[in-house]
Amino acid sequence: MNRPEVVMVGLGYIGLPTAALIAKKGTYVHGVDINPKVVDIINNGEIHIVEPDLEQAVETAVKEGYLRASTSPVEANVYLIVVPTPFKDKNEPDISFVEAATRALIPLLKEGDLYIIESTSPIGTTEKMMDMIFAERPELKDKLYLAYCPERVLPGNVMYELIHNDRVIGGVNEASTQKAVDFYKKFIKGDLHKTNARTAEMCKLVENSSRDVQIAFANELSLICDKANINVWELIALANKHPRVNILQPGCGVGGHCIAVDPYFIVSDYPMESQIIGKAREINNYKSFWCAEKIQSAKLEFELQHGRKPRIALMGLAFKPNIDDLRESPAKYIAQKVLQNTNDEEYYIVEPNIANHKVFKLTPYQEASDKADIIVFLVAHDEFSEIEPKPNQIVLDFCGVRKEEF
Ligand code: SAJ
Repeated sequence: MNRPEVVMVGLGYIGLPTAALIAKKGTYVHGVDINPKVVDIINNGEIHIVEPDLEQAVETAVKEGYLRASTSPVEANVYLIVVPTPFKDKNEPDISFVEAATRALIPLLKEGDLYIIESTSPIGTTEKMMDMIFAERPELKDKLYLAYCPERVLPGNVMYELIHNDRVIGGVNEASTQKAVDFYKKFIKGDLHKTNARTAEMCKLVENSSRDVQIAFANELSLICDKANINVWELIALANKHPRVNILQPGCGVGGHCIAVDPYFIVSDYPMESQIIGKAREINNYKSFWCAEKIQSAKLEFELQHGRKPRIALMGLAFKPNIDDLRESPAKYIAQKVLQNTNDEEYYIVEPNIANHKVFKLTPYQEASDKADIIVFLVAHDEFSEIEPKPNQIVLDFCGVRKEEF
């Protein structure tokens, strides 16, 4: 392969699709991942994650020689950091992967290079990395371009959204912002909005926090409506007829590794100020616990009424409808919690989007819903709307699978 134009550090859910997209435009991309297995898979033109249209894009890019992966970076002109930023205990963000990736690049940097962070990061991370770079390479001061540009793609629709979504781009100075805009312009059709690095960092956190707060509002309504004996789905549909009201849907909590996590980046740095953002996290976490408690109560009530243990179908394990991703899934948390308190009841665990699971024994959804005394909808997968519960079956619908009933 020719000398790469771009080095992509991190070949996960965002890094790999972005690398494939850039390579598709005829730009040489050198992908870096610490996992040698991932590197081998990609160099074979295959992928290690589930995402529509990604495999084809990677296969073509590798076959045409525009994408190559390895466990260490090489010299290029543009460096993108797309590594995870997980949390330490007490919900404190851990930027050690961003730091390690940056350290590995420092010896390779030269005048005129562009360094971009895409990883979700606490406010001030780009400036912190800049200081780290210049502490070791003072001769490059004012001679590098450094920027932050968050991604905002929806898992399951990444290949489309990467190209068509607008992007926010914030450099450490105007020249850096412009240089990064010129880079993204080559492969993104959405509008590119210029700002500074801190605002761009905060923008990513605010987008996901805003959605978390809105879902918390819907979840809070579901708790109130349960006590007030009001159908929350009907209530929300009616309120949304107002031209300026748009309430989201309640569910069994908020999952995934973005919305359920990113608000903590703000709360941990600004605990006194971020009251609503922090409370929304609490409400959305509490909703999962509440669902598990509801199942426990339904179980005990059934036993009292019928003098036998119920058969219970837990419908869905994924973190949202129609995907196979179980990471940070409230449905999985609820299933685990309910199974911890099992007392000879029979459980059917259902997840139509995966073939098998190392902990849960899975049952096909039709069989589970036929046999169960209590059907619990944890995720609104499309298949579940076909289920017609019998009159003697108890239904706990936490995610609106049967909301059309009202
Ligand atoms: N959820 C509800 N009610 C709703 C909508 C969602 O309970 O009305 C739940 C889902 O079931 C799921 C969770 O919220 O458990 C998150 O799902 P999602 O579809 O809202 O979002 P993600 O996590 O798949 O992707 C989000 C997106 N951010 C926003 O919509 C603001 C995506 O654009 C980001 O790129 C992604 O996070 C990310 O990587 O940060």
